[in-house]
Amino acid sequence: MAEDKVYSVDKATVQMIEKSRRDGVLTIFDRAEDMKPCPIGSVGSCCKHCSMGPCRVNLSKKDEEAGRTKTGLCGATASTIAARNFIRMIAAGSASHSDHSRDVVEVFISAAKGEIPGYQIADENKLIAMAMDYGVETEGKEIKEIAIALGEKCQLEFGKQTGQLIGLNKAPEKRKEIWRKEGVWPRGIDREVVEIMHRTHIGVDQDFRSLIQQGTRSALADGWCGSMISTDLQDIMFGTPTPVYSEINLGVLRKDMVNVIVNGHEPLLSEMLVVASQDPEMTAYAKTKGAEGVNLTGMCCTGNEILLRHGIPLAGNFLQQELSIITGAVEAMVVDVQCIMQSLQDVSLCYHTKLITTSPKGNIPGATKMYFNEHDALNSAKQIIRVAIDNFQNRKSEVMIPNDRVPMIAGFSQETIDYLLGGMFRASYKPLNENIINGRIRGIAGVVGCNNARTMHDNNHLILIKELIKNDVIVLTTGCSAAACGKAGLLTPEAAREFAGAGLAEVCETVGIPPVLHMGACVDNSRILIAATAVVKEGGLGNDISELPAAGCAPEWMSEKAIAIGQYFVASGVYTIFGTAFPTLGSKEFTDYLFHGIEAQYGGKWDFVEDPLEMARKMIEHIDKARKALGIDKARDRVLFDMEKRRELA
Ligand code: NFS
Repeated sequence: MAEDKVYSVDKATVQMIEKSRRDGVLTIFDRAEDMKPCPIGSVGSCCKHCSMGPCRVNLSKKDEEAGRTKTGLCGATASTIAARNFIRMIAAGSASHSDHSRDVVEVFISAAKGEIPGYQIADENKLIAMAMDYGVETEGKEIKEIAIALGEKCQLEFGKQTGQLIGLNKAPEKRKEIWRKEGVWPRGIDREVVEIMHRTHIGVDQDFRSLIQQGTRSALADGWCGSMISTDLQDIMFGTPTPVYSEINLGVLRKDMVNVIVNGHEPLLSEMLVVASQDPEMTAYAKTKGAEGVNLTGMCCTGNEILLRHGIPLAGNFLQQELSIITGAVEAMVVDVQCIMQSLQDVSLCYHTKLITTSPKGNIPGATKMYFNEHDALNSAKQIIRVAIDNFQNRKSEVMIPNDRVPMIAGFSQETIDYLLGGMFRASYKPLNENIINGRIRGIAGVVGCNNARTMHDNNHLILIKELIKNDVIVLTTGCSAAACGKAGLLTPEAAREFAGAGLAEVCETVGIPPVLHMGACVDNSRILIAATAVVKEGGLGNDISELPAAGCAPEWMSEKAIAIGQYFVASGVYTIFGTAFPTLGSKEFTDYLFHGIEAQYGGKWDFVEDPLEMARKMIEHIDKARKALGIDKARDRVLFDMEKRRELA
């Protein structure tokens, strides 16, 4: 382990890494020192799809210079192997988002039928709008009937055998034409994932172009359908997020309270944990154990879900999950699926924390299993809270909670942006478009994705995003990137004055929004697609997402879900940069296609940049190029829709 190395820009994280070392507890930061990434696998040059391998088709500099090539035993080329690996990542990412979505649909149908107490239809307007998108009859129908019909229609999307996915119809017309022309309009969500597994089996698809075409079908099925269904139905059941005040970082843990952290991705149980943790019966029980009450906080994307809808504080992002336990103050960490480190169990054994797994899909040896029963949801949640309360008196080590807790505003759904900019009676993206056209806002950036132990925690996110907003680019963020922004104080309206360029700051101050808008968890990247579509449909900025002055980035990505997200952004027309590492660099041919050739088909393309300032420069360059193509590169008269102007219009 490297004693002097600084692993994070976040003080609380550094403080807890130091404590982990004093306590003799190994974390991901130590393991990253001990084990370097495999130089062959990390660039996609290792094929282990049959037992004659793994075949490594990496080339030395000398081989490359001599023009030598290398294939697997079956003759598979570097481009075939890199493309197979890449689209298997897309399959895994699509499957993760979409399987989450399937669970949401099942609960939604049961809730609509009134079979599970505690869940209901919270947003009827969104229900009606979505029902219309999905061709569900609404005239003269009761809410319950509409909800059941919608749920059943969504359920069919996963296993659809004939026809095309419905969700993609929301995209701009021009985009839909592109998908038709390229033959990538997905059929069933599951079907596209399965077909990737088939095509990447030994001896099937051996052309990187058709392999990535299949990857695109799966990614589009994820972004415009799987992920989007989960976001929309969660909004309908639990409420569409509106701006909410909260706090973030490990300092949200409380020494005098029972601390329960929810970690993972699905909001189904955590919604009930919010209710249970605030139940007077639970507070009274906590008091019998010497605590002031129950303090529920979140981590990763489950945390983002309950932050957005209930203002529950966020304890941190991906790389902080072990560290939260190392505070010695966490009675229970409640996990469901995705991005949960197996090491949590070992770390929790060094303290008193109970690691509780709640999904039959996500088991961890040694952890306490308390599978969530949605048909008795509140009781499931209360049982978990009780276990946590009973554990309060078992705190054994020194409790050390960092002081860092930073205020933030989260909850910028696409509907909220509409309303905030346009006002209640004329909700519209027009003011945003106007301000992009007049140059006050230079462009839009989606900055999303994970933390990665191979790069300094949060550092790339923050350098990139600060540079973007300083240059008047408004940033939409989700997932662990959003948490990084929150901890650095970028999610408050005041941040506009401190960090944003004059044009963006003026818009933010007039409307009262931060320069960086927290739109939710990673499945909520679908909100960014819809917001981009709304900007196109509002007019004045071209006819397609690819024409917008916009770009995307995942500067610290690590999960397969990020690759699925990146591919659906690229196939939706977005210039998308990934940092840290890129999993196809072993094949020049395939990488050249992803970074250049693909643009001729979709108007979007991939890029890989390690330095965050360079990422910002390239994104801004792309935005400026789009402005020029739209003929809005010169400053024009600025129209700012402040409150007075809005009243005038009304
Ligand atoms: Ni997204 Fe959320 Fe975080 Fe990455 Fe993992 S928690 S779904 S995958 S690490 S942003």
